[in-house]
Amino acid sequence: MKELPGAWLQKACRLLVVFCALHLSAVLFYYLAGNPRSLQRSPEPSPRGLALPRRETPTPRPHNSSEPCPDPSPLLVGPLRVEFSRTVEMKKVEEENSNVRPGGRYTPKDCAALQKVAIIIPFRNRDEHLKYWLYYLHPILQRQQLDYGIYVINQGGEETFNRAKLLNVGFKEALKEYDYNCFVFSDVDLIPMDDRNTYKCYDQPRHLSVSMDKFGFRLPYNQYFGGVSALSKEQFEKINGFPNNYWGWGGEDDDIYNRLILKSMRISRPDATIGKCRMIHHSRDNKNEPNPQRFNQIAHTRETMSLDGLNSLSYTVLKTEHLPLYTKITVDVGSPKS
Ligand code: UDH
Ligand code: NGS
Repeated sequence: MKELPGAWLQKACRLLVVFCALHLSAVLFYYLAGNPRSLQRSPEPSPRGLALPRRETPTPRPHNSSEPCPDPSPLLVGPLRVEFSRTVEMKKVEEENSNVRPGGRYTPKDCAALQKVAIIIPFRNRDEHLKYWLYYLHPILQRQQLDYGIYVINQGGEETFNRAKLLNVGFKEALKEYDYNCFVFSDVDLIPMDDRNTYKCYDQPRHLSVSMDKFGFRLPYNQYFGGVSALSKEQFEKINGFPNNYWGWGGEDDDIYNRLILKSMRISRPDATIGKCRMIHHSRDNKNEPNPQRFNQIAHTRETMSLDGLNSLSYTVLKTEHLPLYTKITVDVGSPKS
């Protein structure tokens, strides 16, 4: 019996449906087999509402504090805004730097710092400036991944100020606390405007405050070595430290420059952009009048440097305080007559 054309059409349609279903299941099977995540939920939003990145390699990089810190530090941000219009509260600065250990000590957690740096600040009656200095410098030094300590050497008594002698005292006293290999000598009123100006030591003595606002962001003269400088322990010892007999303002930094050149060293400096810094304006301090003997003194560094310096340093420590953000050492450095 001959089949009707309608029945053929029905059969053909059924076959087509079966074929399509088979094809679909095959496609679905291969798709799922090749992409196992497709049925998982999409990534959880993180607490900040950002999608978490897919982790193809689930092994996180371990932090190894014995690995040397990279140079330059990856935490640096470059130019910084520095201003002194708002007053800062010491309590707040302390809270913001709660990771700093007593005495102003800090060590990076995730890597081994390349240098152990003692920062020495000559000081008397400049508490307002010191607050700004601590406010700006602690975060910068931490981003620079330095193993550092802050030493404020406070001249006790009312005698004429002696910046260079206080710096010598800082060198000696810091070494009693820790095996520092680099010494940064900084005025209390100078703040760097770029964290790439690293407060560390180099092959040659380093001058850091090369581009100060008060000098129109350039050196006042080529031999200028004042403000902020860095010397390794070896460099400092090679020049017998700094002079002890510059009482009052001026000349001691020129004497230090002479010492370095006389010992065949050169001055290393950052460029004028990275070396930008601001000075906190102030009037002349009492008991720090210009030293009338300074011109005669700097003319004789060659003869005096082996007699006057670390090897002739005498002082008395009156008090040592390990404060939350710095170590304050109050010292009697004597007087011009003594
Ligand atoms: N210093 C003190 N107390 C003083 C004197 C000096 O803490 O009584 C310290 C402080 O760290 C200062 C550094 O020593 O930054 C150098 O002091 P300085 O007086 O030699 O240099 P500074 O650049 O002042 O601070 C220069 C004279 C300012 C005259 C301003 C007139 N407008
Ligand atoms: C020189 C001083 C330096 C002093 C520099 C900048 O004249 O000690 O000026 O001074 N040398 C002599 O006096 C021999 S400043 O403008 O910062 O007060 O650092």
